[in-house]
Amino acid sequence: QRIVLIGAPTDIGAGARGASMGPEALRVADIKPILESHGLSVEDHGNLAGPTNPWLPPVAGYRHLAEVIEWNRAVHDAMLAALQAGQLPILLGGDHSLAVGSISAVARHCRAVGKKLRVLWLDAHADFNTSTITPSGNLHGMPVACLCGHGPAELVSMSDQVPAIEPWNIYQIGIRSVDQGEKRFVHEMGLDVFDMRFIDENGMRHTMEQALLGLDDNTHLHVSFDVDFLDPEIAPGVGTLVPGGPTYREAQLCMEMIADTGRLASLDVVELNPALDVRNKTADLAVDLIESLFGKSTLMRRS
Ligand code: DIR
Ligand code: MN
Ligand code: MN
Ligand code: MN
Repeated sequence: QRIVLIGAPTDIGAGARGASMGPEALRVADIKPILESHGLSVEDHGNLAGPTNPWLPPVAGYRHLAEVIEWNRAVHDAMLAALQAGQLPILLGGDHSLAVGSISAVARHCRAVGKKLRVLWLDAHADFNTSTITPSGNLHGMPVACLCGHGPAELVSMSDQVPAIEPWNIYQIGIRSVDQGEKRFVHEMGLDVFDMRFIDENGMRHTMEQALLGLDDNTHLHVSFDVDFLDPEIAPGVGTLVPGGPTYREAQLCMEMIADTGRLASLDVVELNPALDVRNKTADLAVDLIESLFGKSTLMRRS
């Protein structure tokens, strides 16, 4: 299967500038040749274009809403085109607001071809804010709520139906920073959240067994990988550092167990912020983990 890289160089939904350089940092970290070294076929479709970041304060609970919508339309169309061509798209973000366009396209495609969708949301944050409960107005804190039907009309209705996905199709892993109003809303909507305490108490292996339970041949697995999922000690190049994330080994196991399912069909890599990184080490780490996500393992393993 052909992997396609789709760059979306914007920080339009974020609270810090710099995620716009994410796609290039991942290319500099050799994402394409490294995936190719495992026998995968990879085509780089270059970068999408969209509005520049005007860096304005929020209006009615949203910062840069019009620009976020425009970027998401571009992402939606590019992701959908790749999926329709039978390709496996990797969105190189860009901030996490772009997951609205990306997953709206994935959900639309799944309904068109009769596949079940499961989304794994790897993140320090639940990204489940709305305009009334957000402490920041930043749309990168709202994509999951938008996908579940709560948000501005243009984002909520980007897929072929509203909501784009049901809360029970999404499993969140690594969560350790949830705002007060957001916390109530996450519970109300019944999201499946494997937070850091769950991982501490049960281990990454058991966590992933739960998150991957019930996948079958007809499941499209989408991974939305917010790089701030990782512990800041190993991944400093992100805008919002939250201590106490998965270690290098835990993150590797998470990716390897996803790879073992053989169901990965689309991926977002978002929130990488090279302006805050140290000699591109977070991009190198992200690529290292993506290798594992696509099946690189130390030795051949028997199931
Ligand atoms: C915070 C930070 N929950 C907000 N969110 C994110 O502004 O809504 N940081 N997603 O990466
Ligand atoms: Mn996020
Ligand atoms: Mn995050
Ligand atoms: Mn490497």
